[in-house]
Amino acid sequence: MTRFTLISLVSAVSVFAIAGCAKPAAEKTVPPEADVSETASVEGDVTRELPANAFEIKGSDGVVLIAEPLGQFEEPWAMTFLPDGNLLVNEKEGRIKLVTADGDVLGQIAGVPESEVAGQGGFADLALHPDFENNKKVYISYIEAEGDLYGSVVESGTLNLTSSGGELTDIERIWTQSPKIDTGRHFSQRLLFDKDGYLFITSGDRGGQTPAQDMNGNLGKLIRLNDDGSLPDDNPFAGQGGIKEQFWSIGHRNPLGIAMDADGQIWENEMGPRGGDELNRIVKGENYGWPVVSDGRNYSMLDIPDHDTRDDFKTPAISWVPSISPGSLIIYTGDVFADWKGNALMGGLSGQAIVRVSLDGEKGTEEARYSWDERVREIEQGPDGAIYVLEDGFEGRLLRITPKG
Ligand SMILES: [Ca+2]
Repeated sequence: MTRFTLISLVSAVSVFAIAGCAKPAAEKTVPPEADVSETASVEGDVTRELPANAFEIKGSDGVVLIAEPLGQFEEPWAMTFLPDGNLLVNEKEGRIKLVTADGDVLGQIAGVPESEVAGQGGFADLALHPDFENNKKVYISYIEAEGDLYGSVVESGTLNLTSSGGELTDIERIWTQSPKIDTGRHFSQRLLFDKDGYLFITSGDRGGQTPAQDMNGNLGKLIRLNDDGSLPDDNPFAGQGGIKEQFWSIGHRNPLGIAMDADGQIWENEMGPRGGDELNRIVKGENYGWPVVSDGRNYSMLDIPDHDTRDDFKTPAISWVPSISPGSLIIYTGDVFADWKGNALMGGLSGQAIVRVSLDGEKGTEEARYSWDERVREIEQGPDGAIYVLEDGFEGRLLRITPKG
């Protein structure tokens, strides 16, 4: 509702100082009058066209952002920028779409494995191999079933792109979440390559809580593998036998965001139960405490001991009560938001906001929230330094977000 009120406001005052951007957004997301773009001159000769459906987001820190709706997707879950500036958008039912940075859908990727869709799970994340430009390898996560039991899997494939989509071939199994469970909860399944080329996989507790401390299953863990799925010999439990050789850290609940900072440090965010969402600095071999400790409480309202009652578990860099439900994470490195360099930006689902957190190495401090009353599923930094988000749900929009001025 407020979206359309803000539109006219933005059109009237479209002052903006970034050159060379923005053609009008895809037609399907544009109100009837929207092919009329406003062009405003800003301090002399810099001009920028803003689509008429752009709107303002006012942060809790007073900073005003401009959001440009670029397109709309059906339950989008993840996006990944390609070296050529286009992006891939994953939809939960099992589609990967090739999209320009202005939101035009060029086509779909063929050969994508069929994903089960169960509760929170479906076709999920995609990560480019660090040498993607040469080997065209990508890694995907999705859900498979065995009877009425579900679990996440990660596979690699070769992505042959064309101007109108492409095809995924040579698919190989990299990892299987185990054991499979008869619920559709807490698959997590986000993917990240670190600076040394190791593949990190977030594996949620599948709603069972205690699996996060069980060393005989890979639920509730961060997983670290070589790019072919084999076990690195410097993993914390390497050489001890069994599935624990995959683990990098344990005691996680529903880690839906993972990112690396400029120093190569890995950060992860996860949903707590009723409150207790966490942003964690990930350290090799550490136990993050779920479900023994949490700053939240169970849905039954039974309290759980807080993190500060136990120094044998790693304390979060910052936790939230009430919940923001972080569903994605980046560490910002661009120049468009110069003051935000090194900050964590988290997409909040129930929080309906981008949550900005400054990091001092060990601890995090929430600096601001930027909300437009939509659930944020995925956040990425574009090659242009702008922030791109995917809203959650069946009409989730792709938005490009830049500072107002
Ligand atoms: Ca992504």
